[in-house]
Amino acid sequence: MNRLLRKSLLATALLVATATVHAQWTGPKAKSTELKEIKYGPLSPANRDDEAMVAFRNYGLGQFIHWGLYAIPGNEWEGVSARGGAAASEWIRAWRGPDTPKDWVKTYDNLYKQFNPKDFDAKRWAKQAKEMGAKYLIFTTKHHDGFAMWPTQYSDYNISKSPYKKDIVKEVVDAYTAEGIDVYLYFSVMEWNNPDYMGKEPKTAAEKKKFDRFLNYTRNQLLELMTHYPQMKGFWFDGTWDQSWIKSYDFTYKLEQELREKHPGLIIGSRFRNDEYGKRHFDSNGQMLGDYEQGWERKLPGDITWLEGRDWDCVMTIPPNGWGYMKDWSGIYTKTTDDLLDMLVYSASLSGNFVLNFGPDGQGNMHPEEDRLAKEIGDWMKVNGEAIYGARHAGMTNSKLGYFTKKEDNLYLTIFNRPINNIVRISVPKTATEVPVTATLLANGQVLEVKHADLGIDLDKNTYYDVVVPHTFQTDRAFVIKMKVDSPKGKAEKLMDAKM
Ligand code: JFZ
Repeated sequence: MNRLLRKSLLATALLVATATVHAQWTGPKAKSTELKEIKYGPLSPANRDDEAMVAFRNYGLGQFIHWGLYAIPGNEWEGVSARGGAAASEWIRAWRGPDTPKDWVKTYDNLYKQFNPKDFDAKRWAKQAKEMGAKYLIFTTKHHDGFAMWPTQYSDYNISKSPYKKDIVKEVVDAYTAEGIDVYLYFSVMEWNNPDYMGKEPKTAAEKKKFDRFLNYTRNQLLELMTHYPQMKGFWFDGTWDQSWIKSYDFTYKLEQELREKHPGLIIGSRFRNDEYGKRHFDSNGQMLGDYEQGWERKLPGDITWLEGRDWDCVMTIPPNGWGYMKDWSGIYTKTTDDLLDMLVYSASLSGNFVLNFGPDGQGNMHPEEDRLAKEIGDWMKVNGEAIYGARHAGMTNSKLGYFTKKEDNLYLTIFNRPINNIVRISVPKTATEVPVTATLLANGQVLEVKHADLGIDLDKNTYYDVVVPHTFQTDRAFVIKMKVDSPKGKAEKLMDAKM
């Protein structure tokens, strides 16, 4: 065999191998041709259509809150920044580097003795979230440091041992529920300071015993959370990537069964468990584990085909990374209101929810910039929210002007790039059974004319509808054109059809 041919064959073999081995949970899945026998596959049907899941699908906008002991340092300690030394502000306990303060872990593990957020008012947060337009909240009950924000009976490392004493999870769940915002509980399985936790697979009898204790503890805490806060809608699992957890697939399978039985309608993302081959998010046959795709973390799908009809949400930070409080926002790019609105509408145009993260400080105040962004997003949502809530992918290719969403016979185009001539041209396949017939500006209710434009471009499979934005309409944000769609019955279309 000549060298070149051999090389290309090898490359092809490698490609095939990587395509099947790394069937990833972002982007289109490489489907393996032979189906594996799987005992620990999905426990809930794909595209659940019960009330809870329909509600999830319609949220549009959510809020994430990372709050815990890491809020006290706020990504720095005694004037020394943890930037570069810690993966993120909420990871500050794992600060490693030349600047790490002496006895840092010990210092961190004692921070609970000073956790006493004097300004914390769950009702204020909930009101802000409501004003922003959030329909669900994901709240950190316990992050990787292992500190429980509720008075768990299964560990002493919890809020009742802090000077604050009161049950923060309860205050949050009650306040948000009262505002009509659904609450999901973030829960990290991995724990950094629990002596029973280990990252590697437990092998010896002693290790197995130890890790069994940990698994039992995890189960107890989850059941406890569901019992204490029965209004909760779901769990947002994290820290499930270690071999110890991956190899516990029999336990996690049964646990998921139990959680679902005890809490009908419970929603769990794809980051809870894996199959017996160690495949996380998706089992070895490409079936999603959990009710929605939970991998869209600080990233967004390229287009609708990547999602293959699955439910999903995107969770997003305002700074590049860092979910917990960061005192210092200088010298880093922090997303603007326009950036965030763009991601929100884009998510909706691909039938997903967008969840914006907040990291309150050690006293219970949001970062002042977060307050501003929440207000601006809320102002926008009050006018334009109908293009987001309950809206889905419109079946149209997103135009360079902005993003399409659809709800019943309403088609929305949220314009981020206003055309210089004010002609918003919407391209529709000539075969389309629905076309825009009327249009209004959500910003002021103004009725706009929809004109069919026969461009006369040969062999063009599309036809065009023009909506003219009045020159007098000025705005410094994205704006929405709401259109009614109906079957194409105008004279112009008929004429055009006749020519075909
Ligand atoms: C995890 C946490 O480690 C982090 O502190 C934060 O809570 C975030 C929401 O979740 O970080 C992850 C986990 C998974 C991915 C990325 C960051 N991922 O799968 O891309």
